[in-house]
Amino acid sequence: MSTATAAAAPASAIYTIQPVETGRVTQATPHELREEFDRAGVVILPDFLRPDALPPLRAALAEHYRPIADKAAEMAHGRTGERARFECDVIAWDPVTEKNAAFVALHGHAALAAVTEVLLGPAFTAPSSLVMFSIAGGRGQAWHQDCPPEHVAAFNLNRLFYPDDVNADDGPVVVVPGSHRRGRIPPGGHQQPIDGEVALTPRAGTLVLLHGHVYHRVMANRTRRPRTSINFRAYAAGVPKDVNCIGIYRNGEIDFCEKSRRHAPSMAPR
Ligand SMILES: O=C(O)CCC(=O)C(=O)O
Repeated sequence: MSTATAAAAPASAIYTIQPVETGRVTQATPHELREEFDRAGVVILPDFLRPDALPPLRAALAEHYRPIADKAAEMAHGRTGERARFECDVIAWDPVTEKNAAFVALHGHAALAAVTEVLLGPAFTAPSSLVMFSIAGGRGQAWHQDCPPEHVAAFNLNRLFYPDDVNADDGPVVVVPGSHRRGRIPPGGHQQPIDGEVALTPRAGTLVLLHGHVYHRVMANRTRRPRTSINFRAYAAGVPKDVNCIGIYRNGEIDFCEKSRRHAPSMAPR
């Protein structure tokens, strides 16, 4: 497990952010950034990555996706189609655990650690990575919360990088600002609009910091290429990574850890 140890942001640091509702670029101190996150559950930092940071990431993503492109739908839905009803046409990849150099470098980005500390405090952990390929022509990702909202302090922080511009056809990421304080997402359609939602189309190099209890979805990818986000989920000290075992959807829950629990030594038949 890797724990971020980079220096904290000085109180004098200034962040360029886009408040989610207006998108109007503004400057924020660490304290203001934290207030904005507490209020909305989402903070957008445009141009967080310099343009020259992007080509190595794009190359690694293309290399990973090329050999799996033909079996994308099967991979997204599970071998027996067991996940199809959740309408998440995505393929996940953890390049940091695989020690992919481009992603290991990004994961260790000092400014990323500093802004994370502003939101989660010191000694947060960021044990792995989650690249999400929304498959070409797929339905994106249904409305969900990354973990059960009943335990208010037990949440993941999504640190989402976009290696390419996300345009309307690629699948905007849609969020409901403030919904991290509203409890469980109400039942309803997977892509049915929710009052107060905002559709985001981040430009390449943007960092979106998203509280795991915020209601969010990714719209359909209507293009012929995968749409990609790079997520380095982080956890405040004392919050285990397995808060993300149970994902909350409008028509049920998915246990993402079921298989690993079944194979864990403590679960072996006696
Ligand atoms: O790909 C995105 O824009 C959002 C990813 C997402 O929904 C998630 O990581 O839970």
